[in-house]
Amino acid sequence: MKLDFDNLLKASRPYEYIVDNIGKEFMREDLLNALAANHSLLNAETMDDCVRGNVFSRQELVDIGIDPRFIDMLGSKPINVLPDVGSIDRIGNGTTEVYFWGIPQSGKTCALGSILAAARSATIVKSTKVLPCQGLLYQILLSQIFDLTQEYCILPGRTLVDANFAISTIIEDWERHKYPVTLIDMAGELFCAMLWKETGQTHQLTDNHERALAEFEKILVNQQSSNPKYHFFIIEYSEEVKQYKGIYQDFYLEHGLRYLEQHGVLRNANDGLFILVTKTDLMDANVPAGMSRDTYLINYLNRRYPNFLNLLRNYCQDLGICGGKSPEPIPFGIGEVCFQQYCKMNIEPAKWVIDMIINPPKAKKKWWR
Ligand SMILES: Nc1nc2c(ncn2[C@@H]2O[C@H](COP(=O)(O)OP(=O)(O)OP(=O)(O)O)[C@@H](O)[C@H]2O)c(=O)[nH]1
Ligand SMILES: [Mg+2]
Repeated sequence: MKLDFDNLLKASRPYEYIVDNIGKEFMREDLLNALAANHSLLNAETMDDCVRGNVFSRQELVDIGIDPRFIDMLGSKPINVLPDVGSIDRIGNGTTEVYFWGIPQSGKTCALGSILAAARSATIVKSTKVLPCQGLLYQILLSQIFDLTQEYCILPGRTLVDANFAISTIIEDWERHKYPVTLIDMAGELFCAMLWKETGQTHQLTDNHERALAEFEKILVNQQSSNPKYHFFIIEYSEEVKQYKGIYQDFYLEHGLRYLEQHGVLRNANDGLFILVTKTDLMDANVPAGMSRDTYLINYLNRRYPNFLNLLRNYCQDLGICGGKSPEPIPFGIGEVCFQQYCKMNIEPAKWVIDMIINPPKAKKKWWR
């Protein structure tokens, strides 16, 4: 009998669902095999209940390849919780604004945490100084989560729909050039609001969505600064065809992109348009022997995100941005993620992103073939 992933993954109380259905809908071995293939199939809370309730032993999890340190972390609560209230008033001039766009849970906040950690690690840049800014507390707490003195961390939770944070820094490279950069983290739920607005389903919008849209328009439309703006579109790699509230990710991204274009956001993007594919640690096991990672990634994106990619290609051509060509996707990950909440950090991909932010043409030559 095969494990019915859908019912289990949709269950509001997955542990109870497992206890009620084990030996009926699926066998214990099926679940162990599925966990062996995807260590983040179930979240830490469910896994903790499963170990405590003797659904699996610690040793069985070690035997399927789960790092024992992750198993020891079960039951631990996040020490640092990110602020859930944040509003950006305006972004001052003299900085490069870097936006991360993507649907909920696509990995934007984790990517930002990893990028800030890499910027502090001083192996790629000489120094990074965070300036007094609206997102200072957010930055401090995010840094304490992605603390490179510890190998492992507990990942932050969701960014609330109307919570936006802007972190202003000065990055100095080894040649002593200084790059003032403002990194902006917005909730992915904003993309849902854009979809509903764009498709005329305004009854779906809550007050929080309206506030989030108003803040977007304030920063990027009405009080738009003259700063250069870089936009990272975050696409999540996933084995399943991912949905959010029953709608495919491709659809959100396509309509979010259309909304951004209609508000003039893409027109001055020039060099600063990137596609970052997050969670590519989950991809490696699926790349067929003899195929390059790059080819696999491009095939995957064309299969799962055709509408977004076509629209982006058209905009690049029509608006003459990115030299008229769609940017090539960049694989990204924050390390090895287990039980959805624990991570063994790896900042190598984040270092590439910093290089792209401070030196896009050079970085393109190096990594974009
Ligand atoms: N396997 C893997 N999982 C990741 C990675 N990055 C993030 N995740 C998972 O994705 C979840 C969501 O990541 P976030 O960074 O909070 O997502 P977000 O895009 O900020 O989500 P919202 O704030 O809701 O818009 C995390 O809790 C992890 O479980 C990665 O590199 N690899
Ligand atoms: Mg977030």
